Amino acid sequence: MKKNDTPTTENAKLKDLEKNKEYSENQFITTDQGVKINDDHNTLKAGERGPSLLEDFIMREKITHFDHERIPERIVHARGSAAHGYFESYGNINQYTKAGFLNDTTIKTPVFARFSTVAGFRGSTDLARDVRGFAVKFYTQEGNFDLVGNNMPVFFIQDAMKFPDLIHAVKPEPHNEIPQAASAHDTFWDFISLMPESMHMIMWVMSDRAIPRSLRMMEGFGIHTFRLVNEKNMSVFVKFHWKPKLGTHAVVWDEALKISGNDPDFHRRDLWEAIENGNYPEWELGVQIVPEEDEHKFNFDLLDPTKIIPEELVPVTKIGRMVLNRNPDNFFAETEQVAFHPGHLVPGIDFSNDPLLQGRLFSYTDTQLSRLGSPNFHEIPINRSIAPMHNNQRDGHMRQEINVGRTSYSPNSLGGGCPFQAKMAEGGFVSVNERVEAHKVRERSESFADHFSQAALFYNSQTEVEQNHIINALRFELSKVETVAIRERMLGLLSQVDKKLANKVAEGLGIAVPSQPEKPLNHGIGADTDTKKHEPKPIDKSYKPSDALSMLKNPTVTNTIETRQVAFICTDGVSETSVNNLKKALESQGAMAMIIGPHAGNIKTDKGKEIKADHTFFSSSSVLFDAVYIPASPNAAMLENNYNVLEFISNAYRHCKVIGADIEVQQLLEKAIGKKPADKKDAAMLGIVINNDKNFADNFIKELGKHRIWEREEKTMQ
Ligand code: HDD
Repeated sequence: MKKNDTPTTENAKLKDLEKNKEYSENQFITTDQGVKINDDHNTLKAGERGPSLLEDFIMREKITHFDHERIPERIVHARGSAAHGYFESYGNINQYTKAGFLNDTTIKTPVFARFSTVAGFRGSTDLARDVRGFAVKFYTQEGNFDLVGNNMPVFFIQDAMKFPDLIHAVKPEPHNEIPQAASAHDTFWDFISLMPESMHMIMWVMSDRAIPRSLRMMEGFGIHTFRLVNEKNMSVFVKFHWKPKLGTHAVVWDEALKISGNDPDFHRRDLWEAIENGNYPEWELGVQIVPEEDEHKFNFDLLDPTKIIPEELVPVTKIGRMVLNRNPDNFFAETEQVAFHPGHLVPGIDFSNDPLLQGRLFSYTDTQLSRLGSPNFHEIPINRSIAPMHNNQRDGHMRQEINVGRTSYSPNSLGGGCPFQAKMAEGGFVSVNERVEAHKVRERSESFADHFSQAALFYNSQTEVEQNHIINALRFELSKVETVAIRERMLGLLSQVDKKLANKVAEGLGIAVPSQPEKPLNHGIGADTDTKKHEPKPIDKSYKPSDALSMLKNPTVTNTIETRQVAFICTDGVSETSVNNLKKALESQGAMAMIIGPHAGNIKTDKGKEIKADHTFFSSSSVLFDAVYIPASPNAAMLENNYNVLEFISNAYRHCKVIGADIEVQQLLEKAIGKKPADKKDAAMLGIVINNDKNFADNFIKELGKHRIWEREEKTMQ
């Protein structure tokens, strides 16, 4: 055994995975023992019409394997979609960290990223109102590093001890297993209404961040404060951020509900197709760095996972980028069997004492043991490190490696002392030498007691449109709660975040905000703890609104229309020039035209050519697209009575999407949206682009770059 064997490269990792690929060409079907099968359709029987014979080892093997195909789904984050890619560092942060993959610009570190919802089962809709998991496994040359985060920078609870309670409350209720993938029910809000610490997270989950337009258009966050550690073993605190190249975008709630019916795999399909089409999703990795000596400089505790560090206080420095460029070959082998763990660290990164993170360090290995069934889950191809692995761990279910030699213990002399321990200078992992001197207590720090200031910061940082969406989300969720006392308790909590917010939600619920919010009974304290010490603190007015918290004001906002999909409503006889002109213009900017026709198959243009319909009015809906265009056609008048078409267009209007129409079909458009423009500046008509001059394509693209025409929503909500 060599002391310093080098890690395999990215290509070797791919080859490693290739070995496990099955090729269907020119191959005979065989049993698991490699015996060629002559008849895979009929059981061995005593006579053509007789009973089956027990000796049929081929049938028994096939059925037995089938019977055991399922493994337990993840207890949380069961529904997920993933992709392979790479991470490249921008270099130059060795003053903070010795992690090679964050410093060396010549290395392309392979990654596997899995995005997920939390509450729903494996087959649930992608468009649930929910936090999205954002987990990335970096196969670095120093071992695997997993950044297991979410698309929101805070969490519901402050201590891992409360995680089972939170999840029991949000999952379908245990007596009837209703509702699926939804927090809008009594047990969730019962729990939340008694947990003031969740109020900041509740603002995020009720915002449109919880219904992303695409997994490719979400920010990601490591949430906890971690540490970066340099060659001298000196550390700084760090928060990790992922910033999407396409900006952060969402759908609206009514759209989310409709997408769930039209295409519950909307996000999974979008990620898959983007990669198949060569539109590789991309994020930049950013860090907020806080020197150790500044640990107590903030008016919140860095160890409290319900708090952010506002980007205005500590800017996000971009240190690299991740590109996802390959879909998995097999969903089960890769996306299902990948095992993430916040405790998979490499030298140069370390934990903080955040009590939520500390608890996670126990939970993830434990869960893999029951989900994947063996302590050898690290040997499953998707979990294997590219750095060589040597230790004295042995045997167990499904062990793949055939260890040679007599020694599986240390110290040993018979094996020449192998494997050796690595000194820090040789890359051995050494924990930060933090001084800890304390009493053993079961208590929460008083510095964790400010539950409302950052909830208010988030709410106050939103545009009016975004605030309205939060109000409506709370109205929706709480009106599904049957127990009035829970609704009232929630209003009491909301009133401590923002009085107007609470009043508006109360209006929707038809009840008043309680004059005195109910005191939480046992929040965050043990039975014998002094309650006074843990009274929730009043709002800290020193916070300034932060644009980074709003999706519409966020600095990642761009006008790019790359990968956006525009539905072209076509009938036979459609103007070929119109279709081609806008299609060409959209494609030149990386967007796509999708032809929606009255029937599947081909549609005839006015010039007698045929174009293929991607979908039909009947099988599709505008909620699946970013904008709509109606090119001229002599048959368009017939569509004025087609309910599917009218709904297609009116939904696009309602969801504030850009709508383009040739002047010849303006009547169809007006019938669908139930409006005629009062004048050129009519707000209700904003984002409606009529094709009556040669600037049409440019104008349409300009409007599409705004993504949504929110002024229209303000107008229609009045
Ligand atoms: Fe967790 C999975 C993210 C708190 C226990 N978690 C899981 C996944 C993500 C997160 C993205 C899915 C990984 C994948 O795609 O396979 N979890 C978080 C974040 C948290 C968090 C961002 C707070 C900041 N989690 C948390 C706590 C506990 C767990 C406090 C338990 C004490 N999480 C689990 C788990 C899961 C999991 C039960 C289920 C499947 C798995 O681990 O592999 O162990």
